[in-house]
Amino acid sequence: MAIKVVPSAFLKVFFDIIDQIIFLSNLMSLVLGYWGIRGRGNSIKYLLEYTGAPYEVKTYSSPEEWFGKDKVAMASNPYVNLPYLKDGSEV
Ligand SMILES: N[C@@H](CCC(=O)N[C@@H](CS)C(=O)NCC(=O)O)C(=O)O
Repeated sequence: MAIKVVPSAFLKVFFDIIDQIIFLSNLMSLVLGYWGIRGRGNSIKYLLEYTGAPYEVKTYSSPEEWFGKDKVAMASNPYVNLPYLKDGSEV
């Protein structure tokens, strides 16, 4: 059986691409969570816009959605509140 040798230049390009994907997926994972009002969330939105950081907004429209679901799911941070900023798995 012939053993094929993968050129190290190919492996370097391959792992560089993987690094880029991980880096970009971390950038994409910023989530600002807040009620559907400006309130305390808007100044954070201004900062995110100013820095150019890619982010998504998670808007809560019912107390059940926040208190009954997501707050419980994010309980690894005992201080989690609205607004929150989620970066990957960190809140
Ligand atoms: N100490 C927090 C208080 C945040 C707070 O009171 N958030 C309100 C909206 S402005 C809320 O509804 N929090 C949801 C919760 O208590 O889980 C802060 O200043 O950021």
